[in-house]
Parts: sequence; structure tokens; C-alpha cells
Amino acid sequence: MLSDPIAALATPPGRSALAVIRVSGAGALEAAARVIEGFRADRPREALLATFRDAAGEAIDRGLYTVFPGPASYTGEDLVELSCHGGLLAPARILSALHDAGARSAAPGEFTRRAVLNGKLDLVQAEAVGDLIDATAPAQARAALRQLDGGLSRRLGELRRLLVETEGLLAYDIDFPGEDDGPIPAARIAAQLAEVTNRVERLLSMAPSAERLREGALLVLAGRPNAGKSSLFNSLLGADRALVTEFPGTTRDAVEGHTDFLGWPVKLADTAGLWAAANPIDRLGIQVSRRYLAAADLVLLCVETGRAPSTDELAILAERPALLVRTKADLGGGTEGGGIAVSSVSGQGLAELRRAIAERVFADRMALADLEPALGRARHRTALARAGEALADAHEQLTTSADAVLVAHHVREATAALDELVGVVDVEEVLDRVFGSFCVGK
Ligand SMILES: Nc1nc2c(ncn2[C@@H]2O[C@H](COP(=O)(O)OP(=O)(O)OP(=O)(O)O)[C@@H](O)[C@H]2O)c(=O)[nH]1
Ligand SMILES: [Mg+2]
Repeated sequence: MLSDPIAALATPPGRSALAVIRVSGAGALEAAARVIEGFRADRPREALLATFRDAAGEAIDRGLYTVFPGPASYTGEDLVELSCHGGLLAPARILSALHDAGARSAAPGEFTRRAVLNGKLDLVQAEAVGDLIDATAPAQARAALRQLDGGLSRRLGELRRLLVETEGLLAYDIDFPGEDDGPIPAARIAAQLAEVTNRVERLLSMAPSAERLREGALLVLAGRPNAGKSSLFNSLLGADRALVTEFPGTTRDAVEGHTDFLGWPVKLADTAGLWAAANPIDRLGIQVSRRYLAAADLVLLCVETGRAPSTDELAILAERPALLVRTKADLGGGTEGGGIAVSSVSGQGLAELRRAIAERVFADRMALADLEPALGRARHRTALARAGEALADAHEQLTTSADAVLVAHHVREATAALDELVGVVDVEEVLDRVFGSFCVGK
């Protein structure tokens, strides 16, 4: 395992009051000692004031440094954090002094990767570090923090324990088939398999809303031309992002915007109005609208007040996850056919609409009060689905052949899928995928 000293900026580059630089690895203390005047490794976890100097001995900056001797550090290795003045020059010069002193530049996510390899974090916790950094809505940050705390890891650990226990029962059956007590009753193994399968299915059933939480729910504004979609899009975002005119067919390309409703992350997409267009450009826009409709977590079907929804519009409401929104409520038209009445002019109904959307899209997350750990990534879902399939195979073997060796084989497959998920097995390829998207100082 590589543990050569690495160094990187842990804060964003650019103009700032402070910047933090990390050095980690075997030899990190020596490298730091060459840059930090009067370096002391004997006062760990204490912020000490010092002058930082380059290889020629010229003073670069004066700042604080903290020594975290391994294994009680973020990476599990010897680690030093230097906090210096921000801006472009001082941090860059300190980094280059550290390079001269023997520390190479860290690759993206390399600090966290080492934390995983040294058993400080498991893989799903490491991903939570990334999620916490990328969170834009409070609910996302809460979920990431819970995952970092180990909520999901514990849940997966319990599953794994049950699987290993089942394997144990099967092994007993294989090793001592002729025991006086007789083999372990198949019913007991079947019950245990059913229990694990239940838990896997429960976690899988919550995956879509967890992924929605991580990525933001896709809300697609759809409806006839001039229904007020773009106006509503702008009002919900609180910014004039899409063009609004009194001419039908204003929007052609879909426009996306991110925001959160009551702390829950959403991606809004404004689309071209749906109608039987003759113009080829309009028709292309409508094709885009249809693709968005198909991908939406929730369609916000905009129908003006004072006009009852048409058959086509009723069909969208029936066939898709959709919410009926009655636009232009300030004009005083009725809301025959129901829906939430809103006005982009007066602001009427917008708060109610935001709440209704958040409750509809994140209902199960809210019901759990965020307490359930979430499988927020496609990687989690595929690994767990594989465990589920292996368990189904194990069950099938048990009921058809009752051959303990074959059943045990499938149970082990399920365990292996969980191991890959939390990173128990050192699968370099999985690590590359997970850490490829990290920032350099993490
Ligand atoms: N009185 C009133 N007028 C509105 C409201 N929302 C939109 N309008 C008007 O309705 C017209 C169409 O609005 P848009 O938001 O462009 O409608 P759209 O659905 O995006 O239209 P297309 O992009 O052409 O499909 C504009 O003249 C808006 O000023 C509203 O809440 N109240
Ligand atoms: Mg529009």
C-alpha cells in the first residue's frame, strides 16, 4: 500500500483570509519539519505558531500548524495541517516548499482513500464525506452526516452478520451431516434467509427516494403553450431564468434550475408547451418536453384557472406522477377540476405548492424523519440488488435441492456483494470509481 508523503490544499484556491494545507504519510513529519521553523512533533493536536520557509530559507508566511500522529488522524497516517494566509501566493509557495521537502501532490480524494485503506472510514462513509461537501440543501447534509456517522454502515454490518451466521449454520450442516442432533433444520435456515431478504428489500425500496435526495428531485413544468410555465419556473426559483412573453411557444429548449423547497433539494425543468405544432423547431422542442416528462420524478401540469383540464391533460395526470397546478389565479378564473391555485404575479399559492411538492416527492424520507440510513447512490443499489439476487438463488436451492454446499455458495455471493459495498474487500477498481470525483485536498 502506498503511504509516501502527499500534500495538498484542503481549502478552495483563490482569495481568502486563510488556507489549509495537509501533509500525510510516512515521512510527512520530516517534510513538514523542513518547511516549519522550530517544528515540534512532541505536541500533537495542538495549534502551534511558526514561520514557514522555502528550501532557500526565505520566510513565506507565519501561521499555525497542528500535528496528528498516526493512527489517530484523518488518514490514519502521520498528518500535519498547516493553516496559512489565503490568496494565490502563500499557499502555492508553501505547497511547493513541501514538494521540495519530499511530499508529492495528492491525487483527488487521496487523503480519504488512505483513510479507507487504513480502516478509519468504510467506503460508504467516505462517499458521505463527498456528499457532505457537495450538499446544497439541508436535508442532503443531514443524510450525508448520518451516513458519515456510520448509520448505513451499521445497517449493512448487521445484514452481513446475519449472512455469516447463516453460512455458519450451513457449514455445520456440511461438516457434521451425521450428527446425532441431525442437521440444522432447513426451516431454520429458510427463516434466516427470509429475514435477510426482507431487510435487503426494505433498503432497496427506500433507494429511489434516497437517490432523489442526493441528486435533487426532477420536477418538470409541463402544459399548453402560454399556460404560465416559465413564469412559475422563475417564481419558484426566485430568479428570472426563463423567457416569458405573451406569445405562445416562447420556450423551446428546456431550461433547468436548482433550488430547495423547505430544505429538500429539487431540480426544476421548464419545457416547451405541448401542442400540435406545425413548425419543425416547435416540434423539436415538444420532443424534448416529452423526454423530460418521461424522466420526471413529478410533473407539474400547468392548466390556467378558468379552463377545465383537457382529455390529454387528464391523461398525463392519470399516467404519470403528476400534480395539477392552476396558474394565473390572480385573474379570478375558477378551478374546476381541482389542483393548487397559484399566481406568479401575486405570489398566491406558491408556498402551498412548494410544501405540496416536497411532501409528495420526499414523503417516505419525511415519514422516517431522516432516521433511516439511505442508499443514495446507484453503486449502492446495484450492489444490494446483487445481494438480493444471490439470496433468491440461495432460497431457490434450499427449496429445490436442499444441498447445503450450493446454498452456502449463494449466501457467500450475497456477503461478497455487501463487502464490495462497504469496501471490506480491497477492490482497487471500486476505490478508483469512488474517489475519482473527489477534490484534491480531501
Ligand atoms: N395575470 C397573470 N399572467 C401570467 C401569470 N403567469 C404567466 N402570465 C402571463 O402569461 C403569458 C405566458 O406566460 P409564460 O410564463 O411565458 O407561459 P409559458 O407556459 O411558459 O408559455 P410557452 O413557453 O409559450 O409555452 C405571459 O404574458 C405572462 O405574463 C400569472 O400568474 N398571472
Ligand atoms: Mg415558457
